Amino acid sequence: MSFWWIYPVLVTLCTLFYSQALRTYPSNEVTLLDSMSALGDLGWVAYPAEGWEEISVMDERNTPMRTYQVCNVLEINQNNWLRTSWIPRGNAQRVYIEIKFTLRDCNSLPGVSGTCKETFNMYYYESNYSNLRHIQENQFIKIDTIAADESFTQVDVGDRVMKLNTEVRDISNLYKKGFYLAFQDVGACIALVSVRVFYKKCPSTIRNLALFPDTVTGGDSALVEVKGSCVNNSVEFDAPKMYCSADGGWLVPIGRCFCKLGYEEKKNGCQPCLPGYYKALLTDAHCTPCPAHSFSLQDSSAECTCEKGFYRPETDPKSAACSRPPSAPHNPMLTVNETAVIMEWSPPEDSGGRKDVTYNIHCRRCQLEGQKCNPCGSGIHYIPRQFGLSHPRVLITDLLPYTNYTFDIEALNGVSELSSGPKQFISVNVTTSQVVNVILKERKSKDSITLAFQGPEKTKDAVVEYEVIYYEKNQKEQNYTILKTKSSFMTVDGLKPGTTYVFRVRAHTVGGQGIYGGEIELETSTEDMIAITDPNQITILAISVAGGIILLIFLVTCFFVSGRHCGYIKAKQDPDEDKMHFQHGRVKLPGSRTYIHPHTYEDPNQAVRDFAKEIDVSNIRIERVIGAGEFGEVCSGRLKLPSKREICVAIKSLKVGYAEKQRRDFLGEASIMGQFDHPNIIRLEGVVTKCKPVMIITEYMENGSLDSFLKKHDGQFTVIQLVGMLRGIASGMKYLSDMNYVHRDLAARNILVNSNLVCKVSDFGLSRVLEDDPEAAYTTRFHLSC
Ligand code: L90
Repeated sequence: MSFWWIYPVLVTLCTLFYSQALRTYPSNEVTLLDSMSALGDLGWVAYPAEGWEEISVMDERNTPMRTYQVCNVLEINQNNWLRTSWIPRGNAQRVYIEIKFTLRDCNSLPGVSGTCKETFNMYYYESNYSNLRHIQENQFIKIDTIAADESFTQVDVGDRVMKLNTEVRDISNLYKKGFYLAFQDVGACIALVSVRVFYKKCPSTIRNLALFPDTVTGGDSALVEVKGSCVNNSVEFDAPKMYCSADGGWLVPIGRCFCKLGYEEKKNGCQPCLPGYYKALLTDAHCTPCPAHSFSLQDSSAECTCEKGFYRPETDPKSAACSRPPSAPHNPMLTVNETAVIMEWSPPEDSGGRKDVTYNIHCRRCQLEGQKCNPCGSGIHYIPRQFGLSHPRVLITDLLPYTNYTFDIEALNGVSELSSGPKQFISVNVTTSQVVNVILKERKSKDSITLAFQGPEKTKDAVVEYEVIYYEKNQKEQNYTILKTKSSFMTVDGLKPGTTYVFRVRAHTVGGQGIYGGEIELETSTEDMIAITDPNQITILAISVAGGIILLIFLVTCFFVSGRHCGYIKAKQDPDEDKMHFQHGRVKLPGSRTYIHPHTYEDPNQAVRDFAKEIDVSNIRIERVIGAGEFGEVCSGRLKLPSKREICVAIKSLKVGYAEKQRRDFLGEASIMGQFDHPNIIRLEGVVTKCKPVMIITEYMENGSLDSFLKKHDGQFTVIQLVGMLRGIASGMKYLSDMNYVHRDLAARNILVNSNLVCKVSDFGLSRVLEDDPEAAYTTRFHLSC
């Protein structure tokens, strides 16, 4: 058979396939045999000899290319076999055979009808050995009959078109070490240009930080399950696995690995976090910058270290900023009601960078006039609780009456216990009181009535003095008298015979004044007789008679010594007893009285003596200047009390070279202040008149005047605190009004504020001239915005 036609075809094919020889195959295909890339003789076996023929062609680079042809189309009963060399299968169970060939159309060949065929057959034979010499047809298993089909490449050969077919077949479930392929020609005109045998694999890959190795696909179409192994610096989270499909693709990734702490995922691997960064959770994808107030100096940090003085409790996530203990609470405000106290305060200015600020209350009981304190012990109740308060307020009940307590309000947060720093607290002092109900026991005569007092047992020692108000029944509006005594009985004399008087009594205690008890009506007898209603009254009577005589002598002496009879008399009935007659007083609530203006005194010095205590200048220690008044400097300092206890005081002095009127006006304020006794009116401690400079001494108000205090702490007070201050001022003003005193210059600058935020009305100077003061009386410019 002549192959005249085939040479031009092959030359063309060489050019065409040259590029194919350089072609790279898909990465998931592993080639076991490629006839195109064979450099030498393919060594295939053809039988019979006049059948398949190997023809080498040189390509452009002079590389020989092997092809096999057969074209015995004119002869009948053709059976030409071509067998490949032994092909080791490796791990493959399924292999693919890709053949490229041309097949002449029988119609294009003259005189071949009946003998010319247009198909050929492909076979395989599995064998563990590579040394098969001959072809034994019956050993081979047929793979398929191959015909020219539509999958071809057109090659122009002169005036004809050659079709280069590509066919792929596969063999599954191979189990021997290798196999042979064979091509059977039965009378066709074929040029077998290329035979490539390959198997498919799933190429090595990294998914979810797990490495999956190259995996040969399964023999049938089953999926191959493959376990992944975590890449360097990663740890298994959920066992990683995937399935390798028959066509070499990975399917269904399950489970995953995560970069270990201090490493982040980058380019399918795990890279260490840089200094200043950290990764504290496996599930975090990336390193993040250290949170506030923390740092990391080294690579691959799993957490950042807190700066000095900052802490991160175990309960906080590593991503939380480091924080520190809070500053102390401030602006404490107290509302004391006998043996209960409501304490409120402003939260710390520095919360330490946390939102979990709580408060603990620590209680100490202190001796009234000393510093010695002991723990309060049980019995006191804290509402809602004593420790771990989340709001800045607490109600404390069941305190002992007339007792000095110091409460430390401590601010804490989640890192307080990690810090070795000092506790952050403010201390507030509380003195409790209790209303004393006085039991009256009476002894009557024609012009006197003797009263005895007995407070409740536990308050007995705390009573400083008793105050009795009495008036003729139905005449309260015109005349009432107030008497005070430090003793537990009192004889009221100078009464009209056969007249009914109304008496009410209250006690003043170290904790403050109680309220008046109920009205008791007692009638003097028409003639001297003694009505004893109680066995104790015999004693009382005896004492009273003696006391009455002494009192009478004393009163008469005073009358003649003073040589005057003012509208107001503060006369000593016995060393312990004061008496005040309000001849024209307007009747107010029980316990209220009208203040006496010093100008109503003939001698204003007497008013000073009556209402202000003279202080020995040696008991005063001036510490610093805190302001300037109209008459001279204002200083703060310390005053030693007769009990030797020292208290802080403010001292206003009258500058030297004053005129007599100035001195009078200066001290006039003291004689007004000395008549007031109210928690919201600045308390006069006394005066120094016996040496110069003349001074007025008051309690010390730590926070100075309200106007500057509010400006300084603008926006820092709670509504409750502001309203508390307003209530205090209103209460002080009401008291003044009840005392018939018109202040005429209520302004924030005239309100002084103490350390517990208690506001007190001040400035009772006589020299105020309404016209001169634009902010004077009746124009209330005192505003608190809440
Ligand atoms: O306690 C004070 N704390 C204080 N205080 C007490 C008086 N004054 C004088 C104010 C008039 C100019 C005073 N200033 C105080 N500052 C600044 C402070 O921080 C005072 C008053 C007030 N009204 N009537 C008084 C009679 C005497 C004095 C010492």
